[in-house]
Amino acid sequence: MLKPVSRRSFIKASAATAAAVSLTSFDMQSWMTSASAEEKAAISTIPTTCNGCSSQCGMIAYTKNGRLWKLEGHPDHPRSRGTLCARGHGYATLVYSKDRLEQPMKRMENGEYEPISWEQAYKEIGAKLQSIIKEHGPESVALVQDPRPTGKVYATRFIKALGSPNYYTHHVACNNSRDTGFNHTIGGVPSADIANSSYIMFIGRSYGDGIRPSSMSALAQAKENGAKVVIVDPRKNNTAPFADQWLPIRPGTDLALVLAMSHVLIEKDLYDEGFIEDHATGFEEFKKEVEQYTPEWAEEVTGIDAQTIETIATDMGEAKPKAVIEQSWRGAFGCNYKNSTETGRAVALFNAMLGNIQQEGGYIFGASAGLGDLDPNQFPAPPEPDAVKDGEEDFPLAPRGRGVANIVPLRAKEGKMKAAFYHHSNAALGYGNPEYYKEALNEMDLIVTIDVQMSETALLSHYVLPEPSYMERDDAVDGVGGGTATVVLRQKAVDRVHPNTKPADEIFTELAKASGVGEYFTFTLEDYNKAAVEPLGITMDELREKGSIPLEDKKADIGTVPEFNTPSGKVEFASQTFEDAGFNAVPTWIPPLVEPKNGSYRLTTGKQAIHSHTQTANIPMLMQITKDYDLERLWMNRQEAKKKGIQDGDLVEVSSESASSTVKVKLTDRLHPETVYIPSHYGITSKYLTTAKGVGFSYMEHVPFHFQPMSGCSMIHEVIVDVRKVDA
Ligand SMILES: Nc1nc2c(c(=O)[nH]1)N[C@H]1C(S)=C(S)[C@@H](COP(=O)(O)OP(=O)(O)OC[C@H]3O[C@@H](n4cnc5c(=O)[nH]c(N)nc54)[C@H](O)[C@@H]3O)O[C@H]1N2
Ligand SMILES: Nc1nc2c(c(=O)[nH]1)N[C@H]1C(S)=C(S)[C@@H](COP(=O)(O)OP(=O)(O)OC[C@H]3O[C@@H](n4cnc5c(=O)[nH]c(N)nc54)[C@H](O)[C@@H]3O)O[C@H]1N2
Ligand code: SF4
Ligand SMILES: [Mo]
Repeated sequence: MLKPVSRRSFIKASAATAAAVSLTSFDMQSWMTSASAEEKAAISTIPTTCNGCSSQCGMIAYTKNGRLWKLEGHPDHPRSRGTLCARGHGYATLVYSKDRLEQPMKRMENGEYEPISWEQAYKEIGAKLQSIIKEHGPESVALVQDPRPTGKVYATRFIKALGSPNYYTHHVACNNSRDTGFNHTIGGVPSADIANSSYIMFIGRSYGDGIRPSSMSALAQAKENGAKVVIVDPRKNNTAPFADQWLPIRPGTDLALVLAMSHVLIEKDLYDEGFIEDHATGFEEFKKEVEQYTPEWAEEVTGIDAQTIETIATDMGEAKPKAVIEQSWRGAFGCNYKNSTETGRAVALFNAMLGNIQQEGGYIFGASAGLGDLDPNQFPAPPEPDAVKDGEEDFPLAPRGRGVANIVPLRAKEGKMKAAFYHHSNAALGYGNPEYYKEALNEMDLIVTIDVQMSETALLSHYVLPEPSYMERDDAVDGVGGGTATVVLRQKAVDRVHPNTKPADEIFTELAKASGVGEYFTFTLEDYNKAAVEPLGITMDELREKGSIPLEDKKADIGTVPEFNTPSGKVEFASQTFEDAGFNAVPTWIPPLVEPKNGSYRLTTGKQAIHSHTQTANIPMLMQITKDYDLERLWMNRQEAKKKGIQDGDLVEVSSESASSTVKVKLTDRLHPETVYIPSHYGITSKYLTTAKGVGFSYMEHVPFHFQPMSGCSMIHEVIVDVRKVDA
């Protein structure tokens, strides 16, 4: 067993190990010095994938002397198309971070973390888990993650093997609300064919901030073709340079805008009647409902004038089917508002009225890769658990596979959830109110976090198990759906800097064995990968060589309207499923949950191009950009600030019912006066994340722990704050 060391020496040791191998942390000087020394070394090229965000772009890693040298976007990967974003370059330096986890850690009685051996970790976790299951049943155990390639395979199998249905994903704070709306309406979430569209509306989706390289190139292509681009956002976001028009909408009211635009399409007979006749149900009910939602009514609600609403709807109707409201991700109808799911439904239906589904320039359901799976005769699969996933009865409309992850802390407080695994997830800072998470997770008997650094969630855990970074390991083969489905592989580019870290496939396999369910884990990652590529007629050798392989025989069928994955097989303008769950069959105006009063503001948030969620804040190279440009500031409308005697750069206190934070302010004309806006990546509190800690504030501290009625999502923008200047 390893000798226990204090945290201080743990950090020191980690720095020393990293220094022995290469850099202690990323600093430009030493990077350049070692770079020039290595100039003449041979270069190796490894095609792999980025893990800087959920896009997981393909990339080519170049190494020299076993060290990362340079990165490029993979030309054949549908999300990179030859380009990586700034995060893609910066996040790779995680390999050399001095704040990485290096060995399994256990929380001791005094609350401090001390290193333990893997054997001890597996043994203790396995024993504890078995006793919890024996006493409280397998339903008292949950597993939460961002489903990335290896995790999707191993973690889902692991929780099932334990007999628990309680598998959850991070989408509870991302786009579950949108997907709930889309799934029950058009049977899934297609992607807008931006490059070929002639009229594009973005509602709370900013390609220039929430970056995916191929989306940016598609937009550039559309502009080159002469497309009209409208952005609807309370904030003039960084897609604005591409836009012809910015509609500064009152936050939380996009539903009214889309309902009124639908009203105009119907009133002016500009919808695709043939499509509705052949492929939709419930249109008459919907038509009746939207009669009341006139542009004049919507002007009152949204602050966008009626004439503009009418003109845009008319122009889109005339441009159909090459007109589209982009499907968005998280902004307006992601997990932000009480009405987000309903907005999602309205957006899906507006596109259906344009008849753009599976049409060039419209909404395209992509082809899927169709990966193979392990042969259950050779490698027995765990049976489906008997119980229903916790939360499914409360939120029957929510996406089944993903579940409602915030059920875990809720049930923990009720004394029903006893153990949880967090893999590749910083739920405690990102999914819901951090104070609530802390109290709830402290009630549980066993929390295990698998991460690469000591996140806020790791700090609420009994055991913290370290993975090597994505540059240092192989992952499971993955399929990326789209116009042309693509099979992709993340593979090791450099040797492990910290030899005592273990990849998730090994961790879950060993945890399963220690928990008495090892019979479902008799395969290796390579066995899985071989099975995954087998039906594609591709070998692992080929995939290792190429990294990303487009499957030319798996292309989206453009021009043919599919059968929709809904109960009727059609687009459901009226949904029995919604009615059965206690909601209106057709989309109906729902106001946001809270409204700012004069002098108070709605707190909104969004992505910044150089950071991902909470995971990149500790990357010195990326955080330096934040510091150089003061990117952590709170945005405030200039006129509003004037009323309060606040000047640009002043320190302000932002207070809500839940918390109070202090931050510098950025005054701007690019923001609706009723909102203040904070970039979403800051407010790290873990003292182990030495670069990130203390910069900016965590908006989640202000978000009450609550559930959106339709999808169970976090309703992140349903927060009112006061802002006042902090006296010098
Ligand atoms: N740089 C970067 N890129 C990323 C990520 C990242 O972390 N960093 N993460 C990826 C992931 S997982 C996601 S989900 C996507 C998210 O990408 P987006 O969907 O673009 O999400 P956000 O940046 O959260 O919000 C987009 C815009 O919505 C606006 N908005 C806020 N409230 C409203 C409203 O009521 N109505 C309207 N119309 N607009 C509103 C905000 O001002 C913001 O400009 O980004 C992906 N790409
Ligand atoms: N505060 C805040 N909350 C947010 C958001 C935000 O931007 N800020 N964004 C929202 C959105 S759109 C989404 S999709 C979710 C995202 O929520 P999460 O998926 O939880 O994303 P992160 O907050 O970045 O946390 C990811 C965690 O995974 C760890 N990690 C990184 N690489 C690896 C790896 O290779 N293996 C393992 N085991 N762990 C790894 C990181 O160190 C980090 O602790 O959060 C939502 N909530
Ligand atoms: S969008 Fe950027 S961070 Fe995300 S996977 Fe692609 S290159 Fe990496
Ligand atoms: Mo997300």
